Amino acid sequence: MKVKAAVAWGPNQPLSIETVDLEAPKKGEVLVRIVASGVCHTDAYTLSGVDPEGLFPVILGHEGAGIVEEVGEGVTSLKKGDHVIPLYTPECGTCKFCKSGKTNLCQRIRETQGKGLMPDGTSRFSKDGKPIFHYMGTSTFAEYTVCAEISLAKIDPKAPLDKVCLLGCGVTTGIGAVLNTAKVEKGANVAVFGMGGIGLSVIQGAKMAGAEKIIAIDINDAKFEMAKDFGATDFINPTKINSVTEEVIKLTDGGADYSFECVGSTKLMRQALECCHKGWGTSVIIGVAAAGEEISTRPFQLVTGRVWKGSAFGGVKGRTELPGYVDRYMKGEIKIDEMVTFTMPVEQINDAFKYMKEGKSIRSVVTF
Ligand code: NAD
Ligand code: AHE
Ligand code: ZN
Ligand code: ZN
Repeated sequence: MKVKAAVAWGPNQPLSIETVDLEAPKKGEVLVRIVASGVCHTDAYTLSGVDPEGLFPVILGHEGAGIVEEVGEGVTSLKKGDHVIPLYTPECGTCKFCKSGKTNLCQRIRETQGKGLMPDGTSRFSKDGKPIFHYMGTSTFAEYTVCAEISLAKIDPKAPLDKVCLLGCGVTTGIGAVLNTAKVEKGANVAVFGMGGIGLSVIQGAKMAGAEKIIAIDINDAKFEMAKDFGATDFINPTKINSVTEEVIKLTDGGADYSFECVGSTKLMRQALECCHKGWGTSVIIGVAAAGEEISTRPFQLVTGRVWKGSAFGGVKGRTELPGYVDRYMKGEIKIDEMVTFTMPVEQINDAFKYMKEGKSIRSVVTF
């Protein structure tokens, strides 16, 4: 079929709205009509050309929501009309990772997904006979996409897709990092670096966990108003002080119990670790840093009890746990609407990237 999609032909080029060819879903695959998709910083990261797995031409997008249009052979858990959120972290339930109970990082299709291909090693998208790569197993910047059955979470059909699409990445990543990865407890002191969609969701998660002091850190003062609304109690703009690390230690009587890096800067990752409390402080890396970058600290920081961790998709197992996040949003327990700064037709998707870079949006949502 012919579908409208925003194609990234090469690194750092504006996305181009094209009519591309999409093949029918094969065995174990599902055709989804994408209704809406958020634009996450990771899309900009890959578009910039610094992602070691970045391939072009590609249809980016991994924060979408849509409706099942057709199922391929052997698909049993989904049917036409089901409302779904595509998962860049699938859940097969049977691989070593899924069975371990220790991680959400299902590896069933990770290899082909990282190569921009469907599990059979081919692409469903093409233009003039030339293949276009998939992205993160989701490619939500297209009005129709094909995903593996294991990469789709079935959700409440009453949920507004132009809002719950943010549960496909940003909101879930932040809340999950707090509740699943760090396991923040009531009364804890938390420091959060970066107040984009991820950092604000960490703030929201910290509030849900009953954290006492929630320190929001950003170089853009404009982000603090929403951080406060989401539960932040203290604010640091690193451009206005000498040392963020010292400031956090001062505010928390010795260091944060938990810190979260939500920017993707290795310099901030070090600060986030070193502002943690001696003996137990845990720092969670969420931000994605470019190919070739490395983190460093004195090993003494770890010897003296600080813990360095990382989190992908908030440690959330998408097929079993994401529908519950949607339900919590529907009950008013998770805020999403406030994070949608702009909703725009996909034709304006390059503006969404511009607003993100300029710090003018938390999330832009494109619709089809
Ligand atoms: P965003 O661009 O919306 O927000 C980034 C924020 O960081 C902005 O508010 C910006 O002002 C702030 N910032 C920039 N430099 C700073 C500095 N030196 N000190 C303090 N704040 C600074 O991005 P986002 O969509 O929230 O994503 C954040 C990061 O998380 C990205 O690296 C993204 O790739 C990554 N990410 C990771 C996962 C995961 O599963 N691990 C999921 C989603 C996003
Ligand atoms: N291809 C990138 C990987 C970047 C990365 O870490 N991605 C996160 C999700 S970011 C969503 O906004 C993730 O889930 N990682 C686990 C995985 O298996 O990719 C790179 O830098 O190589
Ligand atoms: Zn993302
Ligand atoms: Zn698995």
